[in-house]
Amino acid sequence: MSSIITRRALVTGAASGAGLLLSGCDKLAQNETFRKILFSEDEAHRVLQRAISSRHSLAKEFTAAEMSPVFRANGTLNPGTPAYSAMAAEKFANWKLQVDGLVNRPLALSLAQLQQMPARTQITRHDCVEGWSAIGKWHGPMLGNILKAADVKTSARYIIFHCADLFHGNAYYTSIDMFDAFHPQTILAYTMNDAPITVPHGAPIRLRAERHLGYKQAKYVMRLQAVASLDEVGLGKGGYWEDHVDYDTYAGI
Ligand SMILES: Nc1nc2c(c(=O)[nH]1)N[C@H]1C(S)=C(S)[C@@H](COP(=O)(O)O)O[C@H]1N2
Ligand SMILES: [Mo]
Repeated sequence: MSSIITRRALVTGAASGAGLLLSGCDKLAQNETFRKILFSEDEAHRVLQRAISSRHSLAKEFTAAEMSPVFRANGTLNPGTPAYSAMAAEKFANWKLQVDGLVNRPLALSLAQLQQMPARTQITRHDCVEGWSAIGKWHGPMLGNILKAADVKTSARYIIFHCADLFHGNAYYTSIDMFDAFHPQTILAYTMNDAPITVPHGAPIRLRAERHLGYKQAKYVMRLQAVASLDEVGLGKGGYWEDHVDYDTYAGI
C-alpha cells in the first residue's frame, strides 16, 4: 500500500495524529521516538543497551514452502465472554484497540484503521514451551508505528497487552520492553496464513513478537498500556504465565 493511500485513509479516518502512522516500516530504528527512548542520557540505561544489543537481531524468517500444514491452537480457544462473543458476531466491526497509559495521545483504533496502516508480512516459527512448534505467516502493522502515533512517553519502559480472555479465572496479559516493542518483527497481526485470524488463533488481532516464545504471543489483544514498571499490572511479573507459573519474562529465542 502506498503511503499516499495510507495518508488519505488515515486522515479521513478518526485516528487523531494519524500522520504519525506514516513512517516507513523497517526504517523505524532511525525514528525520533525510538532514539529518544533507546539513547537517553542516562548512563545506567546505556549500559543496559550494550548488554542486550544482540536482541536487535532478527528472528529467522522462512519461505512459503516451509509453512506448517497444521498450526495448532493452544491456551484459550475462544474467550467466550458475552462482550467478546457479541464483537465476534459483528466480525469485530465495533471492536477498538485502546492505546493508553504513558502516551501523550491515547488512541482507540478500529480494525479498519489498523488495516490501513503500512503492514509487515513475516513467516516465522512459533515455539511453545509445552513442546511443539509451527511455522506460520503473519501480517499486520508494526507495533512501533502504533506507539509513535500514540506519542509514547520516554518514561515508558514496557508495553502491556491486555487480552479479552480469562485463563483459569485470571485475565490473560503479557508484556514486552521498549526494545522489543520497536523491534521490526513485532507486529499486531490481523491475518494468519493470508486469512483473517480465526477465533482460536486470537481474532481480531494478536501480537507477534518473534524473538519470544509462544506464551508471549498474546491473542485477543484489546488494550495496549505503556507503563514505567511491571509492578503496576497483575502480580507484577509481566504476564499471566510469569505471575502464575515460573516462566521468565525474557526467555528470548
Ligand atoms: N490471550 C491469550 N493469548 C495467548 C494464550 C492464551 O491462552 N490467551 N496462550 C499462549 C500460548 S501458551 C501459546 S503457545 C500461543 C498459542 O497460539 P495459537 O493458539 O495461535 O497456537 O498463544 C499464546 N497467547
Ligand atoms: Mo505456549
